[in-house]
Amino acid sequence: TTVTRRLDYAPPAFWIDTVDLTFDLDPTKTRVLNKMTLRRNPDLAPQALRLDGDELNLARVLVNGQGTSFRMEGEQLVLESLPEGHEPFELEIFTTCNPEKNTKLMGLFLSGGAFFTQCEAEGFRRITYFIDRPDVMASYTVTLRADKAKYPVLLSNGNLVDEGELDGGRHFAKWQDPHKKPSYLFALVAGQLVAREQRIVSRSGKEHLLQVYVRPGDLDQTEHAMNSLIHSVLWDEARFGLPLDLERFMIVATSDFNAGAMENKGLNIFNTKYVLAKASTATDADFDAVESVIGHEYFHNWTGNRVTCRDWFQLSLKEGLTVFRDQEFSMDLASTPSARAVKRIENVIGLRSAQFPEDGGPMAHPVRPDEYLEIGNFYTSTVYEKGSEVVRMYQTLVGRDGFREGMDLYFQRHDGQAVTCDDFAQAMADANPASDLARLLPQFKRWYSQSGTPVVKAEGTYDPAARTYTLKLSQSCPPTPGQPVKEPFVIPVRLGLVAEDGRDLPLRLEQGSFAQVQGDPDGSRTYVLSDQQATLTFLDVDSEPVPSLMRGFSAPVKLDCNYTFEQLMRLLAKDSDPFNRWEAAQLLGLRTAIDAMSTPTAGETAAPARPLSEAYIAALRGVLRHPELDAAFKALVLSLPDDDYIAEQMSEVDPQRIHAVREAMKAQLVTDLRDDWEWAYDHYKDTGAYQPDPVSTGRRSLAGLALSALCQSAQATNEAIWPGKAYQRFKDAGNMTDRQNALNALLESGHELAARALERYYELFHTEALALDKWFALQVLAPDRGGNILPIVQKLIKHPDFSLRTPNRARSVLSTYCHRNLAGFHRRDGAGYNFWADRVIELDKLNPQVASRLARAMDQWARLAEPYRQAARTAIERVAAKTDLSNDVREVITRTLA
Ligand code: B3K
Ligand code: ZN
Repeated sequence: TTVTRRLDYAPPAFWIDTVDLTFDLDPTKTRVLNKMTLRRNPDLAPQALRLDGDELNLARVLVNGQGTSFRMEGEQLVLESLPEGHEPFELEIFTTCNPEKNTKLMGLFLSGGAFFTQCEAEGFRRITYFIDRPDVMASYTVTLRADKAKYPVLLSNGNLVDEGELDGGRHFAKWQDPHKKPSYLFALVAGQLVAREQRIVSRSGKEHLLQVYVRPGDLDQTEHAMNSLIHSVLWDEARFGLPLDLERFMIVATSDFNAGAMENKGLNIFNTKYVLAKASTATDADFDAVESVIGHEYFHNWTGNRVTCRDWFQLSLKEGLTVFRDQEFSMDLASTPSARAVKRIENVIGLRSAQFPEDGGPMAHPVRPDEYLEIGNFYTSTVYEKGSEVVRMYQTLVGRDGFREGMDLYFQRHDGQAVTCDDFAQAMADANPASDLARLLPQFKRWYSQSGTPVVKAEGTYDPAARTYTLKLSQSCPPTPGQPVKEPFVIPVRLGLVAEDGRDLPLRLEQGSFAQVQGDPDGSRTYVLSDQQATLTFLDVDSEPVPSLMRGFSAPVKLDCNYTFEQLMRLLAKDSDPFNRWEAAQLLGLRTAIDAMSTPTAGETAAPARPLSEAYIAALRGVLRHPELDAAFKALVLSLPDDDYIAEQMSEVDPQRIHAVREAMKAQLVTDLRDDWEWAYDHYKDTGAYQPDPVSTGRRSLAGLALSALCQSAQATNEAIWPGKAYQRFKDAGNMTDRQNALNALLESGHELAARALERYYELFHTEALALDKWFALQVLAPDRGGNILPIVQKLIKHPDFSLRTPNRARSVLSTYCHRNLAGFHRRDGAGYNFWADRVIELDKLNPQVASRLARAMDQWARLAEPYRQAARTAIERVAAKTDLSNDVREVITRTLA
């Protein structure tokens, strides 16, 4: 258990050319025969061969068919006496493992009586001894043998080359992967499964078989996944010229999975949550998530599999790029500009709620980390979502066509290789030699090495006599663990100047220039801020403008602009950039919350009665009733910043106070707009036969928000009509989105009908795992009323349907409570923290990856006000005192206390 450092990278001492695996699958004792051809790395001096292993039972080792001496160093198998010279030799290793005992869900494990694997990042070593690192790429042949009745379907990567019967009711299947791959992309599946199948012909005229495998009975929930897969194949060909390189592409769903899904070559394994979708049990958000995760894993086939990572520090090379690609995919499918903007806003909300706090907390790390104890801890929103923003900035700097050329060059140079983030950056710059990117490349790459969220400060002055507008921009970045001082970043600032009537004013600079990029919308230009500060003087400005900055969220930074209330109101009402219209509403909401927080009140959970200004309420009414704006966009603007985002703005966090203030804001919003909410509900509530398209999704989302508001305002006035209507809608709903929104409206308003609805929900859905997860989560997510959530959580974990062993179920209660209910979790008595400590310790024994995610719920403890801070510290120290923690949890806890 030692720290691995990026700068210690050394190439492997041996290459593995071929791997021939034979599995005799058995739940308690699976036999694995691994025959490899290896050769010494000719570039290095002769060394011992070290093979990684983890919880394996070793039975036999043969070199070129002969017994050989070997020793164990920890979990590594070390062979010293190997043939000299550079000729290939054969190594045969026979081991067994116990899938039934594998509660970590890494390596070979059982789920619902079927076998599955998860190898990324370091799970292959739990299947056989291997040089388990991504720069060792080999050709795989895999033979699976198992009982035919129990495991009729036998799958692995690539093409099925043979199958047949064996004695004793057993059978076999032999698979060959035509592509070389690193071990983390290996997969096998065996069990009782059925498939939805579709043959497609790609642009090049090649035929492919697409399959989505699920448990019998779930086939009716695979249509959306299949459609998403087909769209993914077509999109990657159309947008990036990247075809499907396999005859057969399989997706298999399992209900026990640590992650969302896994891009194993030709055999993606998915959490059921991101495959199964039918109107009666999946929400619009679920349908969207299926589409984007199917896209994401499919796009990995090129960005990750054809070109992979040299080492795990380069993880964002494939993850940041592939998140960028899946976000672009969803935006392209959304088709209208407004629907694209909605997707963009949703992605930014995600980034701000997870990545910004991460970057400001004890686990802050660069997009390309420098060290880790457990690589599993670095599948983070920094590597994924901030990594995706970094890729997006390349596109912003070189334009959409330039980006495509960079991608082409990247594949031309590196297809079949294991490379680094530098290789990607270099391809982008070399394909666009005249760009700002090429000019500033070494500086641009600070996005990979410096952690922390930069702040861009902006100050504008208008000179009516000279008709000039001067904008001073400066950048800074707060210190983060191990990085006290930062150098300036390259920050693309997409901007416009908004006149009083909403028009974009002409953008003529006195000196200096904008980036020469294609793709800026009319009225917007991109200024590349690379110095610590810059002054832009705009000429021929007829009237005092409001600067609209970081349009479309052009860089992952925090903007600090001293807007007046009136300026924000102008942006909210009129900015041509929909992102910044929404942003203006968020800023107004945040400001209100922060002002209210500093207004003295009686008692810490009391809040000013009417914190929102009349003008702001009127502006929100204007948006809600707007004849042209899309419902989805309206719903986003009408949603107040959540507790966590408000907390993120505070230097000292008082969770109960934040919650009280936000509840007061919400109460005013529902009361003051009561008639408008009623209009909106009536106007948007009917969406006809269920379709998960952006327009109907937006309508349902706004109708749901309206129903919640109406129930809450009814609760305040003790009026029974709206809760009754919500209950009726809950009962009659033709889809899960409307049903869940109605249930949620009752839960949020705290109406007694919520209990009846929950009972009924349970009766309807207790046999459907994914719908039951929601039943657990919704109860935990309800607003805390006088500390009532923790007792609910304690009751739920005793429920017969609750299980710590199924990650989805464990997360539906534990992560929802500790990560998503600020006021429910952060109690003055510290009972939430105690609960957290107990569950982290308990879960760590079963599944360290899931436990260490839960451990992250305390990331922000040092910013808490008293008495929270001390109570949090005590709970964290209690976990730290355990001597038998996994590396996963140990690393998180150590950093948290550092
Ligand atoms: N590459 C996988 C991540 C697996 C997580 C391992 N701890 C899923 C994805 O990003 O596509
Ligand atoms: Zn990924």
